[in-house]
Amino acid sequence: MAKVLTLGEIMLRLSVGDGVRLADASVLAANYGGAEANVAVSLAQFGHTAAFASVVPENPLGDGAVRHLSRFGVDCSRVLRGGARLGTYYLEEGVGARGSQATYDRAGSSFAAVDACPWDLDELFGDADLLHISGVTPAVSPTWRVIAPAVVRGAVERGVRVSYDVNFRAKLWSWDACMEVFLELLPYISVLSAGIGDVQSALGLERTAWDEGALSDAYTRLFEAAPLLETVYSTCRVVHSSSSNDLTGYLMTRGGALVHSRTHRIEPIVDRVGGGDAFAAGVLHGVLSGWDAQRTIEFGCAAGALKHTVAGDCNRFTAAEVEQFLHSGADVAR
Ligand code: KDG
Repeated sequence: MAKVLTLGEIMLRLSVGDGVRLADASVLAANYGGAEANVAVSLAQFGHTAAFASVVPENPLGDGAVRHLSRFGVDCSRVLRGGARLGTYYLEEGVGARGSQATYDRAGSSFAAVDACPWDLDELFGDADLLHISGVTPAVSPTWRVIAPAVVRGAVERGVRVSYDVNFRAKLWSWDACMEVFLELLPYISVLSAGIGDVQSALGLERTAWDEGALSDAYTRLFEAAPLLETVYSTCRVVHSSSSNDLTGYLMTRGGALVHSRTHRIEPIVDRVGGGDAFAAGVLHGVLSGWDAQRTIEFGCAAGALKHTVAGDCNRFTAAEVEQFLHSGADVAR
C-alpha cells in the first residue's frame, strides 16, 4: 500500500438539523471536516498509510480534531499544535429544492495564521509516495497562497507525485484567483480533479455546456499543457432535488480515451458534504493500486456515492465495503 500525505485545514463543523435555519438553531451537531483531512481518512480506511499535515490549537477542540483523525487510522505526527483557535464552519442542511449553506468562521485559525511554512520539507515528506492538496488550502490566507505552491514544488523536487483537487470555494476567494493558482500548479500535477469549467477557464478555451465530447476535448488539451499529468477526473451530477441525485464519474489517463462509471442514484441523501473528497480518495486508491481507468473510476464514483449516505464530512467505508456496494448495490448483505 502507498504512503500518502495530505495537507490542509481541519475544522470543527457545527450543523443544524433538517429543516432548521441556522439563526434559529438551539442544538448543533459537532463533526470535524476539511477537504484534505477527509481524503486522508478515506485513504487510511482503504489500507494506505495516510498522514495529515496541519496546525490545530493546543486546546480540547484541537484534541478533538486529532482524535477524529486518529480514530480512522490517520498518522497525525505532522499535525502541529499551537495558535489561537480551530477554524469552524456552520452547516445549514438543504431540504428539497433549497441547497445547503456553509457559514465559515475560520479567520485567524491556527492553520490560517501561520506566517511561514511550519514544516521542514524533507521531514514533511519523509518517504511519502504522493501529496494530495486542494484549492481550499491556498485560499485560506495570503500566506497559504504562497506556501501551498512551494509545498507542491517541494514535493516534485523530492520525487513525490502530486494530486490536486481544484475545489473552488467562492466564500474564500475569487474564481480568477483560483484559476491563477491552478495554472501555476499545473506543471507539477500528476493526478487532478477538475471539472470542465475549471479546465476551459484555466486554459482560456471557449466555455461550453457540459457534454462528454467537450469534456474529452478539454482533458486532451490539459494533457498537452501539463507534462506530469497522468490522470484527470471529475463527476457529472444530475441534481433532481437536494434529496435525489444521480452521480457519474469521468476519468481520462494520458493517451487513453475518456471513460465513465455507472450512474449511482443516491436517494435519500443523508449528507452531501465531503462527497467530492470521498470520490477523490476512491480515484487515488485506484491510481495507487495500479488499476486501469475503468476500474478506478467505478471505485471512485462508488466511494463518492456512499459518502452521501453517512453523516459528517468524511467517508466511513473500507475498500471491501466499497467493492461490496459496487457488486451488490442496495441489497442486504448477509
Ligand atoms: O470538501 C468538503 C469540505 O469543503 C469540508 O469538509 C469543509 O474544508 C472544508 C471547506 O473549507 O469548505
